[in-house]
Amino acid sequence: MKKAQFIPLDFQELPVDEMRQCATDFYAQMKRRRSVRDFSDRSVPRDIIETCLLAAGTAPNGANLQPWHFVAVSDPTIKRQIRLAAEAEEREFYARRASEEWLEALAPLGTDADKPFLETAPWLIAIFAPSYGIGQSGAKIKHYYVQESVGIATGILITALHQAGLATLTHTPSPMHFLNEILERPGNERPFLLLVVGYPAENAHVPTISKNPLSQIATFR
Ligand code: IYR
Repeated sequence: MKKAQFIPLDFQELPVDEMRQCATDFYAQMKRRRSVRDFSDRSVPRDIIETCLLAAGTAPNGANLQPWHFVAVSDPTIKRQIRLAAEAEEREFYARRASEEWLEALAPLGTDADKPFLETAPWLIAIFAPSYGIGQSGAKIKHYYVQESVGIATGILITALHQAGLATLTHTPSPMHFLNEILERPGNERPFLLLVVGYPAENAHVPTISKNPLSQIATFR
């Protein structure tokens, strides 16, 4: 069994006023994040995507086994394959699979089965959640809290991309098995979601929706 080893924590305490200002500024910045569906085809340098992925990889996670894999796609041929496969699933979803209740919940977003942004945007990041890892000897390594871990990493990735000045869309065509085939990922990796990344189109519009107030999302005891 590997023994725990410790190093001093690298912690920077802020004076309370500065802390308050940081929290306020961060909220103001995050409030401006919107799920974007109108993307520009302008390119985004790969190193920026890499740095945001490194930020995502800092996420707290189960036993530090880091149960995630990110496939960053800029190849137009692969993006086209993903678009075609996603639209096929989405057509089924909107025409048959989705319940009336689900379609009603989606109505304010104005979404449909057409996903041109999957080709227009310069980057698609497919996020996979491996239910187990493979050790050096080829043995399976059990992963813990996979959904929680990959969810937190994805949140950090979206935040990193947003604060770098990029627009994103969390896209969840359902089911997403086609991502394993197109991106050649093994069967133990569950596709978690597809993040669309780039600049918004010049005349990008977003639906008029709002976020719930603090009194609704939190309780203090
Ligand atoms: N995957 C479909 C439907 C969809 C579902 C939810 I929940 C959303 O928040 C948005 C869309 C689509 O991408 O259109």
